[in-house]
Amino acid sequence: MAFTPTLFSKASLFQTIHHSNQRPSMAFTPTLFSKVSLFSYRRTFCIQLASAFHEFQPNKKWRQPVASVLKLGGVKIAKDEIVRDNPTNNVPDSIFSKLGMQLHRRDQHPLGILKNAIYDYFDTNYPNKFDKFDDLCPIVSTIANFDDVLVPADHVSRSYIDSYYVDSETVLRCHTSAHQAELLRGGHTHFLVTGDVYRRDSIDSTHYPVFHQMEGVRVFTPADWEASGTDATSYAAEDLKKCLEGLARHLFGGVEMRWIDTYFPFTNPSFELEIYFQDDWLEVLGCGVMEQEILKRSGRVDNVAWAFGLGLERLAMVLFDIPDIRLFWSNDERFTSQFSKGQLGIKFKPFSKYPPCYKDMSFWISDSFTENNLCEVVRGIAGDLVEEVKLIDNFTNKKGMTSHCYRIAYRSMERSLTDEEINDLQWRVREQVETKLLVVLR
Ligand code: FA5
Ligand code: MG
Repeated sequence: MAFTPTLFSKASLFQTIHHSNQRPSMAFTPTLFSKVSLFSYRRTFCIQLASAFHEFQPNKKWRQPVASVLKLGGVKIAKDEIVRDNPTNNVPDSIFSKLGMQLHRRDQHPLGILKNAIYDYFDTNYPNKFDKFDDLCPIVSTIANFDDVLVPADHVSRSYIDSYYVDSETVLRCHTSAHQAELLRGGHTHFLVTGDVYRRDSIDSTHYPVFHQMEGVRVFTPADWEASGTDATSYAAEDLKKCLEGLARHLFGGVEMRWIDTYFPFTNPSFELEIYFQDDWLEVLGCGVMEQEILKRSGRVDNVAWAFGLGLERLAMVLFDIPDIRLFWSNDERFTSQFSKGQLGIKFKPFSKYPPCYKDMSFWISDSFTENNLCEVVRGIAGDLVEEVKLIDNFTNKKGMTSHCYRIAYRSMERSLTDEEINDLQWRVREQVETKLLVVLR
């Protein structure tokens, strides 16, 4: 497995399989609900979320309590159906508040503009070929999210540390690949799926717990590759790279990019595309030739297929020069007014030059400590005022106790923060880190 880690391309969910026996730190008990009720419950949500539309509330601040009911296209979803005080549920208020926002369906939003530009590329190069889906329900079964795409039982992405569980059999999808098998079974052979995806992840300018992906799948029949003189897999891999390089040229014109060999449970061979951005290589997509087993299970034994998953925020950051991933969620007119429908060439002009404020925090960790849990606590308190959480010191003493020092950068994209406000945030972070993560502050 050739994997070149860069500053931005951290080993993400699907690159590394951890074979350790490490289990989720959060207590895990089987659900009390029967399968039947779970399925009907999931289906209800899908209908409701299909017409989801959250209105932006310009003055809504992170400190305000989250509404207890989501009104989506006139249908109500109670918060306590998604955020539950139950060990099989780890969805916080901050994530619930993003459900149904569907930034990718707003034509004036950078993500909507990008989605439409990608649609244009496929419509031009493959007229009437690709079926498009952009409002499939983000609440999916663990079967769809993991099993159907061959994610092994012990894969780290299944853990409560990395994914958001509504209950033990239902997650907020962590990738749009969750829809691959279902659409193949439905007879689709060329499709694009755009949607919001959810992951417990680190905090910095290119990672956010809710982001957007576009999945692409193309199925070939023997007639496609037989005339080419190459084998089916090489044919599909070559076609995939040509398609994505063409897309990159369509979006960016000239841009420095490179292919990296990688690993995904659902493709072989697997690749990532990186683009040079802000003085470093930024991973923008994962892709590969679909594992034969997935095609076989959908009744397509004689076919091969390629698949890709684009990170829409990452591409939009490069395309529009957007320096921080939090900006996509900004309601500030100084952000939103800079973009208009169909306009690809716009470069974002930053309006905030407010300096970051750094706070360090050192503690002795416990066995169950994970950085993702720490980030979840910090986000729960500081919301989008936290810009980065970074491990700056790490040592183990003679008694075998391990100390971590994290530097938290607080910065608003929209206004200056007062010392009082930051101190208050930092105190609450310290308090919750100690009580929730069972660490001992130093
Ligand atoms: C996947 O999610 C695979 N499902 C992609 C795929 C599809 C591979 C089909 C093969 C076939 P990965 O975890 O690397 O892979 O995420 C894909 C892209 O999402 C990344 O390249 C990156 O651009 C983006 N991404 C990942 N994590 C985050 C995050 N926390 N914030 C913003 N973007 C992210
Ligand atoms: Mg990746």
